[in-house]
Amino acid sequence: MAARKSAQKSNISAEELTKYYREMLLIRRFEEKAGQLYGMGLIGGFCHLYIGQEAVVVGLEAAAEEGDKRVTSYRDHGHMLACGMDPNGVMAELTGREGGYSKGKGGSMHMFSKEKHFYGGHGIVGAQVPLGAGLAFSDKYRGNDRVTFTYFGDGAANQGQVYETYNMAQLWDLPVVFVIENNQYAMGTSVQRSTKSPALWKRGEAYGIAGEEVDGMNVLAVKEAGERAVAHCRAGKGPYILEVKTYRYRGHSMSDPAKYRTREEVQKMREERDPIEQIREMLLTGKHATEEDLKAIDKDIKDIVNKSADFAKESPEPALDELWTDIYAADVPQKSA
Ligand SMILES: Cc1ncc(C[n+]2csc(CCOP(=O)(O)OP(=O)(O)O)c2C)c(N)n1
Ligand SMILES: [Mg+2]
Repeated sequence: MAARKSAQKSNISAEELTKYYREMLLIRRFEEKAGQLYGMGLIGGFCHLYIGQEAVVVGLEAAAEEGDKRVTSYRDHGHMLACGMDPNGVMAELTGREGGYSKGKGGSMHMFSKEKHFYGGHGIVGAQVPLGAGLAFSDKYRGNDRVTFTYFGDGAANQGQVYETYNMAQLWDLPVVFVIENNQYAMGTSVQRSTKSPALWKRGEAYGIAGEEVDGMNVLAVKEAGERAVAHCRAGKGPYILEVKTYRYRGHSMSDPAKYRTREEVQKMREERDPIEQIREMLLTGKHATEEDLKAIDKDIKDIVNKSADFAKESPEPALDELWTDIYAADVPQKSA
């Protein structure tokens, strides 16, 4: 399947546009706040921000249904917020506090929510890809029609385990959407420098896996492509690959000065392609919202984010005896005799 045109002109309701605006803005403001807290020394270890890539998760979550699963890498705060996890719990985990999703023991890269079917948060590049196929296998085995979104980056796309997974997923018709978030860089290596065949989604053709390239700065285009992918999986036709072309505005992690690209490149992307600005424009020019309406949303989002930072700061550090909990599963399924 070839790359599709953007969905800019589709008939989208004011409610829907407003929803995407809110959801993307929440991620943007949350990440900005996380960046500030990191600068203040309140977040330790690594912290990989998602700023610039918001349309990817918001568009795909719009194509998801209750019970669908998601698994991703360390650049995971956006995925958690987009699937409905509580900003308080995410921020408290970033700051290593008891009120965090992993009781302050996991940090930025290791958070989970059974309730929201969010399976992490993984620090090893590409490791989540076979896990995603495993989650999809469990749904296939149970005979339901759930789908698993398995997100990974352009850098991860050069890993061997991705192709082993493609083979098994297609062999067993697993309901998994492989989402390649191509933000054009790995840690500091551009796709041009690292990759011989830059159409990453086409690599699925070797296994007979359908796929397409998507404009990842356009939330409507992402949602449409997501719906095609999900319909394919739910119909029992096996996996689907979406290569979502996006861009990260910040460094790879908070400690990256990003010397491998120019300031002008980042600036141009921000000015011409920003996913939130695109929706803001549509809301205003389509007279779906006034500047005042948008200001009220901005204020609301700012409040939610500020509250999450306060919650995180007020939450205590985990007690020492927590060191000995959550190591082994309490309930291990037994093989029947
Ligand atoms: C197996 C492994 N090798 C190397 C690293 C170090 N590392 C962390 S992120 C990263 C780059 C991955 O880039 P990409 O897949 O494009 O994801 P992005 O950071 O752009 O979201 C590397 C090399 C790691 N965490 N795991
Ligand atoms: Mg990348």
